[in-house]
Amino acid sequence: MPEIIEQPKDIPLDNCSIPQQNKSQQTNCGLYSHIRGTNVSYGTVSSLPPLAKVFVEESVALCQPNQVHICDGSEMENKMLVRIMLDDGTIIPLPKYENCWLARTNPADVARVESRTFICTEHQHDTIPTPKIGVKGTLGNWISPSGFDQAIQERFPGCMKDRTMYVVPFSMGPIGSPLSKIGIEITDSPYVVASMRIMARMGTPVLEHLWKQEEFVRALHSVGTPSNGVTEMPSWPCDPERTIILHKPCENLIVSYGSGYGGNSLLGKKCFALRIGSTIAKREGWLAEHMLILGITNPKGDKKYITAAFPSACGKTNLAMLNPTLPGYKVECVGDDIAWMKFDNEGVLRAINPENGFFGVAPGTSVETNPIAMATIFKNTIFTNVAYTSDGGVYWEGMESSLSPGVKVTDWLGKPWTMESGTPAAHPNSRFCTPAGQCPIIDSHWEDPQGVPISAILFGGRRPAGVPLIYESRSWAHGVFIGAAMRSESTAAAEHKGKVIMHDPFAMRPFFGYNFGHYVQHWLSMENRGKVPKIFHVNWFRKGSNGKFIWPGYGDNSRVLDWVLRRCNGENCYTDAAIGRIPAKGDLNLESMKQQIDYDELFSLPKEFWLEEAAVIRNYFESQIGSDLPQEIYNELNQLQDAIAKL
Ligand code: OXD
Ligand code: MN
Repeated sequence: MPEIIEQPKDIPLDNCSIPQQNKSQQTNCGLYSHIRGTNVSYGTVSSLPPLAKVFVEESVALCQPNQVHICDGSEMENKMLVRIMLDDGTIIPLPKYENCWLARTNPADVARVESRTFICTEHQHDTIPTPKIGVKGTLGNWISPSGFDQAIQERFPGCMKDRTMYVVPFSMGPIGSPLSKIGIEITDSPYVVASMRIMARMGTPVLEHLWKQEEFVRALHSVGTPSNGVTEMPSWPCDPERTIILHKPCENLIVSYGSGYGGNSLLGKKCFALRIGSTIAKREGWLAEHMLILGITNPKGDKKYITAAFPSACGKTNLAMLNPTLPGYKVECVGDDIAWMKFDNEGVLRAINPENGFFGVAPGTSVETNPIAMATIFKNTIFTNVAYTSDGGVYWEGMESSLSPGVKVTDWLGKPWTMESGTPAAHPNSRFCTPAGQCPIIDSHWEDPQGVPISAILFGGRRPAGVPLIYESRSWAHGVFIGAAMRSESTAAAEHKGKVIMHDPFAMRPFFGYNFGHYVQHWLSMENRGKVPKIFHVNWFRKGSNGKFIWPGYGDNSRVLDWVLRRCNGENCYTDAAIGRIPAKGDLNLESMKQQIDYDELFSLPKEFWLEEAAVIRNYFESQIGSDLPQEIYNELNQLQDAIAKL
């Protein structure tokens, strides 16, 4: 007898009718119908490999759900989840599109919470560099093993009472790739399950693979219940006061409580693929990075793959889906947020995108800025905190030109909205969660188990002043220094307020799984493991004296990539500048640009600015990282300061 008990109710919508379940879709009859006395309402316990079963049993004992659902990743299961979320008011349908839904969160749960994100190690120094006395460390938060246990004990016992516990087996990377890793997320949120199904390979095929290897990352998540027992917004339960995101690298364990928002709850993404991932990568000799991966082909048919690390909400998705204005160029997308990179036996650095979907920032995405994303996201997508239109569609800042006349807008808080409202229609960190395979320019190798060969790495950020459009590092160590010295204007992706220039080394500041000084040492050591790519720094966001951007960005960034490709091919198209190599006048292809470009302004290196920049970097290195930062990096900084002094 199969153990699938719960049958989905009919959904009164054309685009989500539920197929009749037939025998072949049923999971096998299991040996158990209960886990620790708790009913298994979907799936079979016998499908769980022994260690996975132990994880589920322990979680059931701790969280005390009223039933357990072991996810198979099927279409039918997804329709059940949709039904549940519709009934709970977690999502509303978007009948204008095919299989699209809008979730509106509790307004207190809209972004990653960096201040409540902790890494647990025996010694603090394994997690964070020791800041100078009197300075607050900003390179991560440490929690002791006893603090870790206490945080769990204060929040988790009984936290899933009256809720279903979902068991989500998932693979980061194509199932079975030598570069992929498996996780199991346990959660009480159907929104998380439906989103994980988009963002990772999920369900039965992963469990089947797990029988062959047994090793997996454990990820426990609960949206929680406030300590007074009152869930303010039943359609989006959460516990913002007590939210905490914990990682224990030595046990490959993630524990997240109190938030349903993406980066805090879809534990395959930031928690696994970056924080735990970076610690595994350090142990195993590879890199887990906050980087997009794209393939670019020039008019001669020469194709190269590039990765790029920009901080959250700084245009990774736009670059990954670039629509080149430079004739004859083609960009194809491998991933828009995370890259796992490892040298193969020939010493070639190969990258996979461990994700299966895009969790992109919606505002600013439009047919003008990213037509490829717009062609990707209007089917099979969960939108979160965007605005809703009276014709059953979505709206956000940037979509003005596609708003049909007479259509009324309801903002992300559920209030009527007009252009005159003076508030954003969509939350600035509102998102689309959409399958990567739907992207019209998805690269044919994006699921290649061997990964794609990487020729260049770009670092970059939002720098309104002083930082040129592009410069190239003179060596690997110089490139690692450039990554370590990255700074960028803050965005809405996390809880930071206001636009301040923040240090964001390697675009990884919120995502390091271990001491940043040791991370830099690991990067330096990559040079001894294989042929390292060239490293560049880009800045699309420089403003002129009139306060306007002096580079149009978007499709015209293909001109910058063209220079990168030529440099990778050994072309002598550069001049030496104080901060690195830059294209000499005439080296950057500016032909037929719509906007008049002032090359001198775009590449100028104002002495005052760079003196200040280098001093800020030195202060940051010395006060935050001190002697944990390898001497090679201080040497690079000394060289930079000497060169600037001669400007
Ligand atoms: C993201 C982020 O969601 O970086 O990708 O915040
Ligand atoms: Mn990101």
